[in-house]
Amino acid sequence: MKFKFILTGMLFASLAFGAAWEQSASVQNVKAVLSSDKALIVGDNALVLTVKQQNMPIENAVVEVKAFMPAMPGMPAMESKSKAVAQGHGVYKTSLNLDMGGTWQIHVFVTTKEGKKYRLKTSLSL
Ligand SMILES: [Cu+2]
Repeated sequence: MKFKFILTGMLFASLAFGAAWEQSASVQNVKAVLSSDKALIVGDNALVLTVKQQNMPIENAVVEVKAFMPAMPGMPAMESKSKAVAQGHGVYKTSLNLDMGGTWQIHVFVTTKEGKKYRLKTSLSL
């Protein structure tokens, strides 16, 4: 009974604070959840990243997000990179520019305060 109550509470919380867009990326035991309050658009997008290692927030890391699209017929390769600002508790904020619709490859670069480097890969369709 208690377990069911907790699950219901979690569902309510995720609906109440649900993001319009969310995507996760991971490598080894490091996971980043990228989200946006608004649906992604062509142009600048405000992103929130939650970065964890073994489910513990990674604090004071250097976090960068790169979006890129390989060259296509009649279109050169495109790339945009932004550095995220730490908000505490493993939360980082940044603004990512996506210059056109299509599929973007997303790499999240995390350098921990101990100097360990991770590259987390995902993609998004715009
Ligand atoms: Cu393109």
